Amino acid sequence: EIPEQQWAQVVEKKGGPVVFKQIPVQKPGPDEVLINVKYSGVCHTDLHAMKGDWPLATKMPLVGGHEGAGVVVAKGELVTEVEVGDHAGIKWLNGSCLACSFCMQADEPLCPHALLSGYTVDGSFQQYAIAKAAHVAKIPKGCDLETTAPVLCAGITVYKGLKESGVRPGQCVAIVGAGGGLGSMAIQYANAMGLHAIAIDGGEEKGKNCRELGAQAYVDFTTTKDLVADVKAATPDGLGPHAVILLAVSEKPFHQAVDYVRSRGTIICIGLPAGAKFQAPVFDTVIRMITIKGSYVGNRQDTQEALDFFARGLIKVPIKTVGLSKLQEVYDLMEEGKIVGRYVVDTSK
Ligand code: 8ID
Ligand code: ZN
Repeated sequence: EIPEQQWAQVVEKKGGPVVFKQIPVQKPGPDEVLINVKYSGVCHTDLHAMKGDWPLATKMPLVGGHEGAGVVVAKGELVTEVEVGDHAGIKWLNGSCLACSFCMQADEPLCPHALLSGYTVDGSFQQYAIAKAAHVAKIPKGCDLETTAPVLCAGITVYKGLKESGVRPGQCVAIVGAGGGLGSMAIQYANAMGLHAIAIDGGEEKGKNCRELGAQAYVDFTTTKDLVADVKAATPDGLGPHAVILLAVSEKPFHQAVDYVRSRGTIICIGLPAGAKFQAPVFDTVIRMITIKGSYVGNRQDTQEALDFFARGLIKVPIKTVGLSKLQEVYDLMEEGKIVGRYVVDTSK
């Protein structure tokens, strides 16, 4: 009962818009599965991809999306790790070579042959999507697919970023861009990991969302008179957060983080504003022993751990769900910075 044609949102030229149309359903190769995507989260990365923001070309035409939660409906003859009927997730890492030095050390996001869902291969903004079986996320049967979808990129990425920061329970983390999709998840993972979370974003609605999700403090970058002082004051001893997780889609907060991170603290860069440069004074970086790192999605183990936090009920991020046909409207809101939390699209509508 797998149809020949399906509905998809297709980017036909750089800059978009997405075109809602019928396209053929593909057949999985020997090491691949075909997933009937039920729900897909909409990540700011999908908008960057459509706009051509980054120095890495996408395929074209392109079906975006990399937070796809659904059911395995077909598999290739070499696939043993997943069965038809299993719940599975399409994530950013669609596949990797599994043989290079990075893959061998479970750093598969760094694989030079990595396939990226919704970027170099078609992703989850369609009803049937393909992924390499070795890389699909295994979604526990008890998890609701609609709320699980955003875990598949936003959840994994912020969980990995928090681990990369080296913060320990009881310590303090500043989350920049806390009102957005990754940020909302980051507040909840930080709480679940026993951290103090200081949320930074703009506007009252995002502030309310951050507080409801469990942030201990909210600093509004649009109204504060002294952001650095306010962030430091929000930490229990006034010395600044042990880690800063940068999720914002603008360059300025990347520069500001050095001024309020605690001495010996770690700045984790995750957000990918177009053309941005990181700037930090060498003097402060040296004499305050500051670490600055990038963090890029997560590996297969990070994926299963992030899903396990979710399955245990520790991550409750509210979502807004609309039909897949409404994807362009979601992008328009995202472009204006108006989205609080995460939008999810229902591929049946
Ligand atoms: O693996 C990775 N590194 C990875 C994985 C997934 C996503 C990186 N990303 C990148 C995306 O490509 C995007 O650049 O992370 C970024 C955030 O993705 P998102 O959470 O899906 O975007 P969003 O929902 O639009 O949230 C961004 C938030 O940043 C705030 C906005 O108000 C919004 O809530 N923000 C901005 I723009 N400027 C800010 C500032 N100066 C700010 N918050 C605080 N201070
Ligand atoms: Zn993403």
